[in-house]
Amino acid sequence: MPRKIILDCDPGHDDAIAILLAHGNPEIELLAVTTVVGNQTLEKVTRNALAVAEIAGIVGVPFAAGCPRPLVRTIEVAADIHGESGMDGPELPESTRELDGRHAVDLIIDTIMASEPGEITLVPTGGLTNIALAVRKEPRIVSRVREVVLMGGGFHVGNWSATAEFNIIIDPEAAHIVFNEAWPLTMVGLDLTHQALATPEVRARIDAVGTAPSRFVGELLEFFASTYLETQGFTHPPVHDPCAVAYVIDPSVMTVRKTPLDVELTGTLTLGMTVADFRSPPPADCTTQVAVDLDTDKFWALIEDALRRIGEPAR
Ligand SMILES: [Ca+2]
Repeated sequence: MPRKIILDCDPGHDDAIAILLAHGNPEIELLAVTTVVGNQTLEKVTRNALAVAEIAGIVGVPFAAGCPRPLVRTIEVAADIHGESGMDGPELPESTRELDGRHAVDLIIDTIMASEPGEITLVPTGGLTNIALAVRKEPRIVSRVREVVLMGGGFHVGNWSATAEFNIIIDPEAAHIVFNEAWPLTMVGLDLTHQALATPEVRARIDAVGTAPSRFVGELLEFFASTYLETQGFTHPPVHDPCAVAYVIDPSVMTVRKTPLDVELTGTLTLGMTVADFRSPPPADCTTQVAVDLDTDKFWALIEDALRRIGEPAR
């Protein structure tokens, strides 16, 4: 039985690859793609999500737009990493696909409530605004989802500040809500995703697939590599978001450690820091864990395999 997921994202170069991995892997059934402001404005990331659907030939999956700004803060987009479009590099097709008429928050709630308890995994790869609002609007979703596997945070490093990661710091209040609910939550943070580096060998493997979607990924990675080198000094860019999808496909792709987690809301230097408490064995009721070590060969093999399966889609 494939794992049913809702992907809540802000495409975003690595979000696009996460969508392709979810679509191309037979162990995943993509029930919905929802968008949230983050890497770029809501309008831009939503257009980008539809462009990915166009490139990959995704049909029959509802796409819905969500929140145009964080719960409390004003948005700070990541144009220096993702460019003006939010997905600079490849030429993006205009999509004729229609968005689902519902707000993303309602699509998330409806999809979870219409499914069996324990059936759906939430995979957020952007800020947590939509997920936090969905929880507040319909608290019963907490006990109905199987688990939350999110890309965000880190237990040792930040990227948007010394201690905070982008997805968390853009809407720390939303992250606080999501991290403090009683659902099983896996934080696939920077400690893990900084191991998912698109090296020249990796990019050559992707290029060798030789299809329009693989060329699209190649062009995304080319742009991503240039901005990560310029702005953050990375020799090879870390491809964050598909790591969360990969964990849902095959948990053996990474090691995890159970630990209490919380989000800092009042720090002057540490706003948006995800705080893991490793001091002693986790309490019996601990529902949170962090991703630690990535099996990079297995991870990139999943990406390559998904692109091969997608092949050359008919639009
Ligand atoms: Ca993202």
